[in-house]
Amino acid sequence: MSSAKQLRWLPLARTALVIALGLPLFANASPACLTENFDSAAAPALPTGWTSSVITTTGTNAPAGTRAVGYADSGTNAVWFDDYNDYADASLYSPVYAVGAVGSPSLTFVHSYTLWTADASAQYNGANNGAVLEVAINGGAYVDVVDAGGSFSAGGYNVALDPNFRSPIAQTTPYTRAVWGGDSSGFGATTVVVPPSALAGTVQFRWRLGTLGGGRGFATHSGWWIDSVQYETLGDVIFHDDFEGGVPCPH
Ligand SMILES: [Ca+2]
Repeated sequence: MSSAKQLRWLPLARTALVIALGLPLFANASPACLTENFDSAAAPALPTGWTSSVITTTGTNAPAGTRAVGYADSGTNAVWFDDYNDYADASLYSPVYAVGAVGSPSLTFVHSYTLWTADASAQYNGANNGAVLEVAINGGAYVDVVDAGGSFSAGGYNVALDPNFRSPIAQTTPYTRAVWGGDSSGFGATTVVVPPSALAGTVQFRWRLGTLGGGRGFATHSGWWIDSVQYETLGDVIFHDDFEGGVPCPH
């Protein structure tokens, strides 16, 4: 073999060696996909393992976080948050998901939002009603998925809260926060890569909507509609055996 041919084959031999050494490390790294389309249980019930909560200052007539029929990405059902016409802090909670030890686990869901926002005059500087995704890692406190180290690969936040109105989900000083707000013009997918600090642990997601007013009746499909949730992990999941050996989510 000439010296030129030896040089050409050297990288291939090195690649083969890396693959051979790598196989034992990733032999158990099979993808697993958990899906929830909210179509199996009778509305307004949520599927097993899913819960919701609503906190309002007025106490009554706040159906946010319930499940409705008729406007959906998959099947006939989606989870619906009312674009409530007063102060409300409403949440939908996923089951606790195990996170593999390797790879980049991700959460994808399809949502539609039409949320009240005041006009664009100088007095108003952003969205009034806004929606976010939060995560609790290893049973800890809920924090915004971006603040926790997650990153949107599609469909991230599109606007900030108006600091003049102090949304119930705003941070303090200043009273703003990146959110989904305004009108999404129909369903679209959001994908977030799970914070790396959750690897080999657990995550629980919280879809959260804060409202101040306006809202109801603003549009045909007012509110926040969540559907077609896919949680995908890659790696050796040590907490729940039923996560192992699955198939990847459809992409
Ligand atoms: Ca559905």
